Amino acid sequence: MSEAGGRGCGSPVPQRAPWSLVAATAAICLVSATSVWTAGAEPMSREEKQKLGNQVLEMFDHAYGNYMEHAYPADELMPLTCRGRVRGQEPSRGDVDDALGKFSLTLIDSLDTLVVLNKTKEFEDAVRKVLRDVNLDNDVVVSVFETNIRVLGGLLGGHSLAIMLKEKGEYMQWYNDELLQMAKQLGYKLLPAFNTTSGLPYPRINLKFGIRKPEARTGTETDTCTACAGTLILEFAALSRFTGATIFEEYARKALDFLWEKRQRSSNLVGVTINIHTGDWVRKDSGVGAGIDSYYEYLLKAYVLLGDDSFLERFNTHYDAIMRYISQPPLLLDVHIHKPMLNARTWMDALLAFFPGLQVLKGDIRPAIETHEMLYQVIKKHNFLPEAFTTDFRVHWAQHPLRPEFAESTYFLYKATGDPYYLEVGKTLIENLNKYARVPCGFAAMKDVRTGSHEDRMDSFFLAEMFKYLYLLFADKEDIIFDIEDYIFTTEAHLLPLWLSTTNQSISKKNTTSEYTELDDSNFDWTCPNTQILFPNDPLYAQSIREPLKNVVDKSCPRGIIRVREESFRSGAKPPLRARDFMATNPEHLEILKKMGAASSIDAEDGLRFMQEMIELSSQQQKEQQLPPRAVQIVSHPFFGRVVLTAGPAQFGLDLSRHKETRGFVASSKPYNGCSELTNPEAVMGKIALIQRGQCMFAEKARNIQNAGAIGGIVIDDNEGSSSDTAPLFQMAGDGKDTDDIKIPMLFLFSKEGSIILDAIREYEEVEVLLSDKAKDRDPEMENEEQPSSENDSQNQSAEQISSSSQEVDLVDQESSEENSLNSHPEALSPADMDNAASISPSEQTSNPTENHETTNLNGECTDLDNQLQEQSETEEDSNPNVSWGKKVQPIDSILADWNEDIEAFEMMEKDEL
Ligand code: DMJ
Repeated sequence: MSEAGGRGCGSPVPQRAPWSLVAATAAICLVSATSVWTAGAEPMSREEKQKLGNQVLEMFDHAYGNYMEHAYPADELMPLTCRGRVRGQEPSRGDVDDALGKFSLTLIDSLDTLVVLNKTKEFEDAVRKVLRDVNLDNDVVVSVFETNIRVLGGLLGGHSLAIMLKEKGEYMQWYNDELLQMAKQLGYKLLPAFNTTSGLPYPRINLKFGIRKPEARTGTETDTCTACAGTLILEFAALSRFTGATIFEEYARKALDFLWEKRQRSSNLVGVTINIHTGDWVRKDSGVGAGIDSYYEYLLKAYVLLGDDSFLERFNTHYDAIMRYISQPPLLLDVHIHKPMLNARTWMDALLAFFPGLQVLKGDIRPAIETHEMLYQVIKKHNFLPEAFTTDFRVHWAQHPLRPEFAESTYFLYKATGDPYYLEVGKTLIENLNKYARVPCGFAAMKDVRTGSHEDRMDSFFLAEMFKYLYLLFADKEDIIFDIEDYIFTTEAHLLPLWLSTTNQSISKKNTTSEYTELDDSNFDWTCPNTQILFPNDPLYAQSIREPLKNVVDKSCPRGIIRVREESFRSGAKPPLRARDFMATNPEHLEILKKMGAASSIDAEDGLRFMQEMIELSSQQQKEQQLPPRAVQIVSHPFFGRVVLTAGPAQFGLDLSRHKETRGFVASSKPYNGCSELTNPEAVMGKIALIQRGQCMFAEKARNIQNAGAIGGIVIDDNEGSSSDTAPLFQMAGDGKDTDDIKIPMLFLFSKEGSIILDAIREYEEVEVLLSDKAKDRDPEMENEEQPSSENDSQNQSAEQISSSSQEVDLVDQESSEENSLNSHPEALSPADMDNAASISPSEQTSNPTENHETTNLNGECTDLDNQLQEQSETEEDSNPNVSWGKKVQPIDSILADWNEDIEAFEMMEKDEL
């Protein structure tokens, strides 16, 4: 480990050497670790690393090549239907679409990845295309945050590497700062968003009309997320320093200053959402994931890039608070900003996976290793990190849009520790991407990590970030044509040169304040820590931290969402009343309930826990009344199981979660609605019948195709153009009578998903599908016939092109499905059926292969870790002066008011999208 890490560590120095040195030092600390590795996980040979690096290159070619061939100039590729996603031409996906500004988003986001991956020629071509084709003046309302990190960041990253290449003298000799000019043009387009009294930007802006003009169709929003307002400084400051136009850095600083002012003063935490006019916190929950994540990231990185001490000081202040309240290693759990000892959620979101990487940059390696290890175990369980998972590691939100955060942290941890374990982690990520997300026309997001089904979506950040981090993980210095340590990664992994710290510094000087002198030195880690202290000459250091956690996910117990005090229970007193045991008819229970909050702090805490458990229980019960989604996997040539459609289950017929999957060729029934005896029984005999929705009950259709000899049925929605992108998936209800006679499995597909199968029949005649609860591994023999290479893939485009729909499907609560179905279809879930659904027996519920199987894992032993964590929280709580909320006896009214507030916050969070 290099001693260089010790430079500047120690006492704070108000004026320091050039910032580039500080930043470079941080990089040196991290990189030098790789050379000292002597023991632990098996080292990976240079050949193996090169092989994996080449695999990453091939995968990038597959993603980028298909985007350029089938989607460009559209913003994104739709990898299942093999076409471009053009905003307005696809069903709206809500906020997610705000990243799309008709500015060839994926191309811009990929620019600097091309250089990192040593594809200089392609970079040169790509830059020419951007200059020739991209229009930044479209009449589209876009997210200020996304446009900043992806487009402004992409242009600046492209510019940074273009000038680097030009200086080298071979490529980009014609380049004359054109990308920078575009970046400046875009910067000016974003500025009107900052026209608020607070200086916090509006969340959205119309690229052509700004905010105020009537044509703008935006500007009425009152709230924004903290990350949205606090993730501008790197790009805006870089733009100012590259161009000399100070206004950008000034605006970004003003927004950051305002957020800092508004931090909750006793906890030093910030909420998730803030009112841009009043500065009031709209959502008072606080974590390190969705909604806040990159605000923290940018404080630390702004210090590195700009060398402004106030950013480091703010970061350190927040970091202390995070480690005190949010970090419960290996977990990171959201809390309330006013009551930071009170957890605000029972689950964590996937975006927080970046945090271990940030902790590495901060130099706090131990918790980084712990959280990363926990995340890796969740990944091993589901192949990908679900968008959200509970504290006992069950899936909470099942999607995975190919997010790069975990790869990012893996890269930084490898750089910091040199432990080849992290190379193996990277190898697993590569394998899973190829095995489960790769489709003939790119890589498809996972709609549901439990079923393995896909979504017709490949976000631009997949190219901007995932391939960079994976490639760099396996690359040696000589594999990259420039020195990566001269740059800092933005949150979208765009590269900004560290020399900007010494260029056009006028703004930082102007804004220097004395406000921070009140804080003491203990809050002032000036530079990266000494790596000798981080790894006390022990090459097994990282492994020794991971070891106690190796079964944390499989063996965990369900954790309450409140840190609990159990002393009285342990000392023989009656155990507290738990929500799951509560009976409103039990007078003793009512008595206990009344007491909660009135007698002692312990009762008060029991009361809070009880309420939160109630909320949790009721949301879990709601979920348990739903059947999980099923998968329709096309297994015949040329799909070979690569395309997986999420399907709605039926409340009758063969339960695919309890029986082996059903595999067969498909055939359309006649009549297509399946509402009378089939006239083509010979065609459907022994096959899976396709039937159109409508005209009669689902159960009637099932009986008719079963009588004709079908082995299964797929009902396709008759509402043309319907798509799981826009409609919630539901379960097919019975007909109110006994449906035990229906023995075959029945699944439902929306029209756009169904048309993928119908188009396949038109193209290939023989189409075989697999109906199951979870996509099965692809047939390896068939896979081998089709070597994954971009050339092969482009030759095989016909297969991809026949697909014509997207697969976003969600199982929703039965009320909404009832509403949906009852409108036009007699076979839809009726109120009587709702009762049936609610009466699904516990045994059926626990036979669910997804959520409930996981739950069975959780019964039984608590890990030592869990106990330790509890004990640790108890100690924290006891010793923490900020926890008076739980210590003093509060009147029941005030506790109820608090509960209400918490419940409201909780419900709001439940509604939130990432
Ligand atoms: C990226 O666009 C950025 O990393 C952002 O900060 C949040 N996460 C997405 C990818 O998951």
